[in-house]
Amino acid sequence: MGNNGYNFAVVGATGAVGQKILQLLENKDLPINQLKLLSSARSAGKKLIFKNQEITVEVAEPDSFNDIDIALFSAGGSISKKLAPEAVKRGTVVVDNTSAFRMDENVPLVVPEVNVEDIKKHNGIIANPNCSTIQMVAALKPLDEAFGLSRIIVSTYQAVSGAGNQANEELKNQSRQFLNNDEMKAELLPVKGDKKHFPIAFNALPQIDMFQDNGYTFEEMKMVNETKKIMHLPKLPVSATCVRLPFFQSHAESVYVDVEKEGLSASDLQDVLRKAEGVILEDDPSNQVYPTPLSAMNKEEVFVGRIRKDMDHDKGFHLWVVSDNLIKGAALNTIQIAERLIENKWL
Ligand code: NAP
Ligand code: 3JM
Repeated sequence: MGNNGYNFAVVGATGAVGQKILQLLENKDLPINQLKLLSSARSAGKKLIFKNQEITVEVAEPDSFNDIDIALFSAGGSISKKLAPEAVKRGTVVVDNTSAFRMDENVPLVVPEVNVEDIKKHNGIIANPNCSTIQMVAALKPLDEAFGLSRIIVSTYQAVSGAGNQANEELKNQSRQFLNNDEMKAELLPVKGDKKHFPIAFNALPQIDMFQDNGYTFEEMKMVNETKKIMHLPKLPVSATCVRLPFFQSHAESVYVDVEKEGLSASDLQDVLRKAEGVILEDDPSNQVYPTPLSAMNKEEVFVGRIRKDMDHDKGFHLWVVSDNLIKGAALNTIQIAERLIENKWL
């Protein structure tokens, strides 16, 4: 710890998530002594402004962490796998935004509203869950506490920014091409590394991340496995379908849950979510009140609406859950983990 707080590094500072982290750090009062901005060689040398000071972006390498107390990683899984252990060796505590360590049993996977105490058990790395998982568990944890959950089935409607800055550019370019009657060029989505690419503009792609041997995509398996781990419900049945849609920011989810308690009504669920931390209930069909990706954009909370009881099944309920994927889904949750580390002296 420096004279004046802690030395922070942001790895992937020039990316979609990294930029959002910097924007949020400007407005939160974390005790920052020094802020180091790290990226690949492509952006090294670039100057970014933070709290009226110019900071030069540097290449991320093992010795970057020599004097760093807390590092926030959002530069992809392979960079985390390579550099997070190097940072830990140098005494840095890492909050990692990638899927690299989430399912490692020595690594807490944390949404502070849900399982803040898990942070205590860290061995140098705390993982930030996937964006789609974060907003879902934030909405479902209070329902599990009140009524018990016995099953989750979710379908997602995910924004392109979840695939990074290049995916935003691809949607803009394809939209122009389509409206000009030109052929749409697909070079990135659904997944950078996969064999085929399809247009996202004016389309819907039922593939986020690579397919696994079981027929699910990796994004779907992240939701399944991470939800069980964060909620401490290893046996909870969870099933997911993840879909990419052509809007820029905020993910929406249609979530179906079975509760354990009998005889509940939609208003019982509404009453719980009205009081839940980090959740805002926007549910009034008679006035067309429900959240959308645009209404949730640039907000910190998780918004829930459209709560309905299954007409044919007493314990089944539908919910519509929307949150900004770059804020609570990534940058904000990472910063909240760092805040809890500091205020509870869990570093
Ligand atoms: P992005 O816009 O493509 O940005 C990628 C960032 O990583 C850039 O700053 C890039 O630096 C940096 N980078 C790339 N290769 C690097 C290397 N070899 N060494 C150091 N830095 C490198 O992507 P994004 O949307 O911000 O996402 C970044 C990562 O965060 C994702 O890959 C994912 O693992 C994670 N993520 C997590 C969530 C979540 O839900 N928790 C959501 C979105 C993303 P340059 O400017 O030099 O290229
Ligand atoms: C969101 O490793 C990579 O290339 C990044 C893939 C990625 C991830 C991930 O698996 O870390 C892109 C977008 C995520 C995520 O949060 O799981």
